[in-house]
Amino acid sequence: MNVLPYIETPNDLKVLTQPELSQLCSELRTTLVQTVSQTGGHLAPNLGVVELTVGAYRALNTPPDVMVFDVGHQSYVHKLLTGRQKEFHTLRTHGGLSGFPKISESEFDLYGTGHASDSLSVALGYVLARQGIHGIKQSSESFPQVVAMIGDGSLTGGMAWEALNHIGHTGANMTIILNDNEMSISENVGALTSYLGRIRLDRRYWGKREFVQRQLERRGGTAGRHLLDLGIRVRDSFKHLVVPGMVFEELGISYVGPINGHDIEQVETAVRMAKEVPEPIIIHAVTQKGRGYAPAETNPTLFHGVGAFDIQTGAVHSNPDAAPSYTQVFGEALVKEAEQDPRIVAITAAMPQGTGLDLFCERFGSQPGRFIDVGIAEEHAVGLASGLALGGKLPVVAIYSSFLQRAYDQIIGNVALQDAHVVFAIDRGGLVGEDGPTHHGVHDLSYLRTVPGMQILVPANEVELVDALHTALRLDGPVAVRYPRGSGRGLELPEQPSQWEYGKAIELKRAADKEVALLAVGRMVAPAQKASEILSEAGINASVVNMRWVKPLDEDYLLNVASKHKLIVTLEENTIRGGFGAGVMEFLASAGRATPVMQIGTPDAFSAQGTVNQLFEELGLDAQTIADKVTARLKPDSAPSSSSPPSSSRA
Ligand SMILES: Cc1ncc(C[n+]2csc(CCOP(=O)(O)OP(=O)(O)O)c2C)c(N)n1
Ligand SMILES: [Mg+2]
Repeated sequence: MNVLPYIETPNDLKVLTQPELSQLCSELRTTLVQTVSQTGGHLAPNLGVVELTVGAYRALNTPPDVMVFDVGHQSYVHKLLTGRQKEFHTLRTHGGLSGFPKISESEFDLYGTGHASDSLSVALGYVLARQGIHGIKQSSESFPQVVAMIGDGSLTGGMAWEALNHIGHTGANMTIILNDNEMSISENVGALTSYLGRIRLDRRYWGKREFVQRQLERRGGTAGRHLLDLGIRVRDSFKHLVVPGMVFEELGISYVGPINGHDIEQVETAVRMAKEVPEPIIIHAVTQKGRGYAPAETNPTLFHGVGAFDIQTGAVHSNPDAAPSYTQVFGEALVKEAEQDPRIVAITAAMPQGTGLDLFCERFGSQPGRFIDVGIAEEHAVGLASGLALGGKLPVVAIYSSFLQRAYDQIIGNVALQDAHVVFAIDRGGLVGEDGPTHHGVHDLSYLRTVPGMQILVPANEVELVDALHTALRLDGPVAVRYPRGSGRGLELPEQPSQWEYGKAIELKRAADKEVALLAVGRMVAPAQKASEILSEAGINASVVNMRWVKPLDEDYLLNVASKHKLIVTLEENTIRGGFGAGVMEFLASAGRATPVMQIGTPDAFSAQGTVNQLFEELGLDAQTIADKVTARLKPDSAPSSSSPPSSSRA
């Protein structure tokens, strides 16, 4: 008989026997593998936290106790234990369960996540809100427990350390589970990683840990003054004996561990104990990423976030006809550029594979200082790039659009204000698909456009990406090259890249009677071209322009277009607020031109998850809807009445 179907809330875990618990874990793993083999998703991180999640929930009373997941990519087990088994097959699909915790999805999802290193801040906020600044030193019997689960990769992020600093200061009654699998998406990096590695490796500590744990267990369970004493005594008396975790201890956070994160009993005991000690505790749990599914154990990086795959072989389904991705084209192009220019330094924030910089690492990794992985530390990556640039290097910082949001202050203050020549390679610009609203890169054109001196190049295909990168490396000051997730258009790449003319748009089609001009950037150029064909069948002549530069805009050309067309349509895979279209409107208004502008882009709302095609249709970014919107505007009587979905356009 299966156990999992009987688990409706985490409290149901408490009645299970040891054999039932192991069976449950194996059922959870089977469900994870089967579902993710169909939907794609974060498999290896979830396989690694099966016992950790079950053990923690056995020690908690949920609700009111709660768990906050860092990134939230490891929350599938939590979803399966909190009443979502029936919908689990819809994971990451349009209208289905999110691949991350989401407040609107379940009362058990305390917080909607997706970006790394924020769980400790959120958990502390929650603790202070619930317990009050003055209540936190009291027994946890009367206060619901908040447990934050954070990975060793996410602990490399600055925000996590800002929170630790504050948590130690407040002495808040909360528990942190450090899920240490020695991996970020790829191998984890940095001095902290070496530190955790030393703790893990030195077996002497494991024995001491058991001693400490026994002590705590024996005394735990008694509320009030005893516990308070215990909390203080534990820290003081064992400080010099229990060397592991001293970094945390010195910050005022009691350290327990390392424990075996695949031993439910150990996890449960540690969390229960932490619950009873009214001060911040960090439990260092060692786990194996991908545990229990051989292909994921062997290649946890591939199975970190994986597409649909064959369960037997572990082979990821791929379309043999698919063109190389923008990421790959960028990675190869940068290697070629760096062969020519030894000043080029490539920087990633824990995403060498995701950004294509793994190719750069393979080629130049042996040359000191040419490839730098800073960990999940986007702010530091950009600050570092600024110093490198001013010191004579030519840094290329490759970061996904949504994660670069973290580094906005550094872009302004450290790079632009210093006029440092830093090239931002912004991958995942636009809609990313199944990862949903936390990962859609639809704000960068807006947030970059307001930065003085920033130059923004938006290639429309992979050939243009190679040329845009080539151009960006030859400019001065801050430059961003922004391109989407996924395959290019299958174009043949030139032997030699060419340099774009500075700030110049490319006219792809000039309509004879100049009714409407479709001004597009990036991936929207293709649907703009197709829309112009649909429009011409409906008797509407549309000019089509690949604007290429969002900043500086080709102002001369815009003046020309405005004087010769009845309607201008701007098309971008970015929010209509403050992006490319807004820039066109601002310019035309300030130049005194009254030509109406219709903006097409993502709406001023968070867009859902789904395939990129589904989202394009839903948001009205596909060629047919673009054509329908233009027709409705120019020939209101002939337009189909039901053609316009929730509109992101306005004049
Ligand atoms: C700000 C930010 N940068 C990058 C990422 C991409 N990312 C998602 S998970 C992950 C690695 C997390 O490693 P860890 O916390 O150790 O969790 P594990 O997957 O090993 O369980 C990264 C880099 C992100 N989600 N947020
Ligand atoms: Mg990890």
